[in-house]
Amino acid sequence: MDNKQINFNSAHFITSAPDITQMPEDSGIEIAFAGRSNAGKSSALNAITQQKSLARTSKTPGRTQLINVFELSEGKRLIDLPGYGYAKVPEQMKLKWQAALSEYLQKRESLKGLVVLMDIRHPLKDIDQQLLQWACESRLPVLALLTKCDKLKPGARQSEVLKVRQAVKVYGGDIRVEAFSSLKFLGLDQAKAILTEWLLQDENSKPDTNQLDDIL
Ligand SMILES: Nc1nc2c(ncn2[C@@H]2O[C@H](COP(=O)(O)OP(=O)(O)O)[C@@H](O)[C@H]2O)c(=O)[nH]1
Ligand SMILES: [Mg+2]
Repeated sequence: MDNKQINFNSAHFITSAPDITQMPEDSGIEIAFAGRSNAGKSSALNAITQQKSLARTSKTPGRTQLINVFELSEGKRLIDLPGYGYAKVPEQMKLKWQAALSEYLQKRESLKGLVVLMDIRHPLKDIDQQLLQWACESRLPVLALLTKCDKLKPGARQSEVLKVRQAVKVYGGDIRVEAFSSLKFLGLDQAKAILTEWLLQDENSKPDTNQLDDIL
């Protein structure tokens, strides 16, 4: 695997879309970052692209309600998806952006890989599990990043990674699990290597999509 072929630093903001109709043309390869609000999606995007404020990070959960599109080069994009599962927002708002998220995941042809971010201290919540199951059923490869791993000592960190690797076997899909810290830049090389693999694949391989409406 050769990381040099993808220049993650070249990521630049394209648009914030409320739904897929307002996204760039659905061609090329897209990798989406999904996870509960506050899981560390925006921070991970910033760490991977080595840009301090490419994706806005926030200490207030539930603020990233739009589909944020970043381009690495023509036809290669990284997507910061709306966070899911945050309870303290009005129901109406929650329904609206979760519909946008579900539609994106089901309909976007250029989606070739899903990064699922989960806080290493409480991974595999119901909604995370449902997303992992759906991705596997849709034959979409997944990179599960166990975020904020700087919060655990190396031993506990490793045992959590092994536990999650074991647990996700039940889905029978292509799920890779790595510890990650945006703060300490841990797990960055592994994450970039996997993203590179996805970004350089044949653009015509398309996963199947299943109904996700009942999940999110
Ligand atoms: N200790 C630690 N905190 C982090 C890390 N990544 C994110 N955070 C913090 O977690 C909060 C949510 O991060 P953010 O990236 O905005 O999450 P998002 O809602 O998933 O986009 C912020 O206060 C971040 O500073 C990490 O690797 N280590
Ligand atoms: Mg965010």
